[in-house]
Amino acid sequence: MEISRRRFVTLSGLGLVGISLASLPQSIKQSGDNTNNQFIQPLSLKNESNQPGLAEFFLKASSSKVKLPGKEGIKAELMTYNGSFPGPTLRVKEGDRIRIHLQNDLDQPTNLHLHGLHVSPEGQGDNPLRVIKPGQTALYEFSIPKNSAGTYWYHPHYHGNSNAQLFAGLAGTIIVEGSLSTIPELRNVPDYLVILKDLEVDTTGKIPTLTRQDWMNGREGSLVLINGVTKPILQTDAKLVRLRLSNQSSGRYYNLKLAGHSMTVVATDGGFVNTPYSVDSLLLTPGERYEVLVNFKQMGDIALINMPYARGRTGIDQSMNMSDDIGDDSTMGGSIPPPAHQMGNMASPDGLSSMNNMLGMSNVRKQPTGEGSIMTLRFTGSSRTVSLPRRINSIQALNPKDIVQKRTIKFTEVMEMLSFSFNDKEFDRNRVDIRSKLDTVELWELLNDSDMDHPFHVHTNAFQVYARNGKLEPQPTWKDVVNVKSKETVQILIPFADFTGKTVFHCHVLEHEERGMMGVVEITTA
Ligand SMILES: [Cu+2]
Repeated sequence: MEISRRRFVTLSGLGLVGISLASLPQSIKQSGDNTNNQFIQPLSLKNESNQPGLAEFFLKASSSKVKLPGKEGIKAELMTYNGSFPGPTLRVKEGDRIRIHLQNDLDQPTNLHLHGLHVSPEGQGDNPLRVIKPGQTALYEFSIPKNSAGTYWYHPHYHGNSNAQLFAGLAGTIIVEGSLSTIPELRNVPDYLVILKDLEVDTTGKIPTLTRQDWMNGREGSLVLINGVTKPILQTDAKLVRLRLSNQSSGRYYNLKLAGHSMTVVATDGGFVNTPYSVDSLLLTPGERYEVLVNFKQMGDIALINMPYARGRTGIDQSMNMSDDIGDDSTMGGSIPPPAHQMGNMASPDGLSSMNNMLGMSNVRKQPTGEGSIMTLRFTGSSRTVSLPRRINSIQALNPKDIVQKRTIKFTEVMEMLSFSFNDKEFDRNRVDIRSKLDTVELWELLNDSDMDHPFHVHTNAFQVYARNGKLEPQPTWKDVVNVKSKETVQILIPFADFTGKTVFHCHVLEHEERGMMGVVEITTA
């Protein structure tokens, strides 16, 4: 299937039935080739249900050729939902019953993860262990929880291919509208979805094989795209705008700053914060979302800048011993060993040296890519005074006194083995790592003993960050991803509510997840 940018910009207009035009950015109403790097948003997927309270969507995962603006003449060979990159946006309401029909037209298994949504991890819910084989169509059915208005996303979670499928383009956004969406100060503020997703394609449009360095660091594509466009220009005449920032990259961190302007955070992963707060920069690790307000000081352009951030990348942020860490021959660049628990004899010293030969690679990256200005905000209106909201939500802080269980999860890695793990155990879907009781609160101490940052993600139940290196967080917010820096300790409080069953927690650098940095938590009734 081949859908060019021209085709899906046109489709965008058609898919937006039911969304008020006032909430649309100017650019999405226009169509045509995006040669001038115009900011566009992915199409909103049509709700095929006419039953009140029920939303029904059809998603088809397939290999697709997509024309990327700024890559003249090259059609990227991606994997997409409904032929669209980024994937179409699902717009739903709190309390809605949702049905998603996922058709797998790929030549490999896949499944669907509803990142951040508090829904059952079993059956037809957000079941990370489900397998949808090539040619199969699967039904996902769940309800959108109350008080969950915010920005979420969906992507494959099939262990074995999750990193490759996400990197190749399989991801889309879920926007939940709810009672808090009508806060007077926010109601008339135009909001724009800003999906940060990088890519790497060669001159023929193919995604190159992962290098050993990609597996170590988490893959970063040198093409930094926002909603599928390089350095887009978002033009607006609104003095106050809301950006829904969503990092849908499989390995890239974004350390964002707006030239000459601060940003006001109004929502985190799990919805609105109690008290909006101003920041000069914002780190978005893979999987994280922040909604921010930008109050333009005057007419003109503001650059959104991706600043350097050292997260311990081998070869880039820390020096490496080429022969030990990466290998300097290029006989079989790109191939990687199976996870250590499947390796058997290969884990012996002899096996290791032959593995290192096998792993040699020629193109080692020594400089970061994708830094500098990645987008322009262009304010064409006139200055008016705009009031920012003060208190907008009433999240109750979880009380450490209610903790029934305290656990330590140590982040561990053996870099030369490309082995990433929690408490020295690589992922095994048949092992339960943590057994938790429904209707209890636990404190998890995340202790990063490794040399890299890792973004820690928990499925099913959002958490509150309690303390970082012993320093208490200023206000309770709902998060489902938290970055844990190298040698840092982060304490999180997790309530196990509403759902029993097996679910997972993992590093959201998906190469690390694939190499073992994932665990199983089973929630049972008391
Ligand atoms: Cu990691």
